[in-house]
Amino acid sequence: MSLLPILEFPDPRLRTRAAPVHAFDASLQQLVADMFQTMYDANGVGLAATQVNVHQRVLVADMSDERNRPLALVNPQILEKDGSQVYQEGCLSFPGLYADVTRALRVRVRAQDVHGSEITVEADGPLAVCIQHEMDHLEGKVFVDYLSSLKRALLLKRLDKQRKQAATA
Ligand code: GNR
Ligand code: NI
Repeated sequence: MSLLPILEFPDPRLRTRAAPVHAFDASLQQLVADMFQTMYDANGVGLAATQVNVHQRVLVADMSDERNRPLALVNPQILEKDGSQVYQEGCLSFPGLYADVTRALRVRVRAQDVHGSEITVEADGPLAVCIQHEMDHLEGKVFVDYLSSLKRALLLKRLDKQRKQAATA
């Protein structure tokens, strides 16, 4: 296993649309293992392959406090969604930034596991948020895209400031 570097905004590679996975081989298992290690190391609850510059439709998540409920989804598709919730989101590609985003409360997702077997996941609450956030990454979309241009500008200015402070610290 190895830690992978995480792309940070405004890296244009975060805007890449990921391609479907066709080969459920050793390199896919390796990618998923590396993504889990990278996510756990960064204390994230989710990670999309896009964020580690692999443009394939793969995401990992673990919402448990004990960090012992790994979920890997390959080629995920939303079958159904309903309701809505507002959740304060963060993103490993926007370190230190948080903003409220409105998303579906519940999702039913069809995907494949790392071996290519079809699975269906029903999620609500924070896991539903996480899956929607990760699936957006696979489309080249990020959470600040949902904010008003004013809010987005304010947030990105904050990111800039934090980076400048970190650089001179
Ligand atoms: O670690 C993460 N936390 C988080 C918090 C609220 C909503 C979504 C997330 S996902 C994020 C990790 C990440 O950037 N995944 O793409
Ligand atoms: Ni993210």
